[in-house]
Amino acid sequence: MKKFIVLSMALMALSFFACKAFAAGEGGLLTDYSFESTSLAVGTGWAEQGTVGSIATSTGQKYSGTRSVQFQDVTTAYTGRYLLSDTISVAQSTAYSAAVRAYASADGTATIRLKISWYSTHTGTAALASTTSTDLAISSPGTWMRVNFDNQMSDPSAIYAVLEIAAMEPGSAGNNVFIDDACFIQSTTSVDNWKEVK
Ligand SMILES: [Ca+2]
Repeated sequence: MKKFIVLSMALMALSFFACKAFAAGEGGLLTDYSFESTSLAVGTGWAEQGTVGSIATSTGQKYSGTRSVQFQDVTTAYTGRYLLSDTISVAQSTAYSAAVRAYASADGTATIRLKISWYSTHTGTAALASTTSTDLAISSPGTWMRVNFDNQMSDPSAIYAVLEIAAMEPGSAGNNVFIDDACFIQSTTSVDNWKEVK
């Protein structure tokens, strides 16, 4: 009987976390939508790219939970500071929408760029295609802003996607850019409709 109770409790816990992982409104298909992991290595939700050591998890600013991720002193190029999501399973020729919350510390010139790359096999091979947003302005320093990248059609052969989040500024204002509450969902419409959990 005791074994049965323990097994039941384990199954309940598993189903709870399974729901949490895929519940609409909590980042959609992303592994760690709220950047709560203390690791930025491949397979932990998000992987640091660009200048090594210039992106770190932060408790200094956050939109929800206890952490965000900080792009320290962003450069004049998106290649200096960017994150790649874990591999996301997607359907072929299907529309997806992405969004993140962004915060700039210094002035209103920092921008975010979101990019979705489509793959026919797991990452490690070249992308089939990719789609890149315009420069999404973080125009109000000291305020969390939502930036959206909506209605992006997956490649006809796509099985996987990777979401890239990059930040830059045109000058040397010394912006630290923070990112929290990312979302990636199968949708043709804006993720403004996505119910946030704070
Ligand atoms: Ca968070």
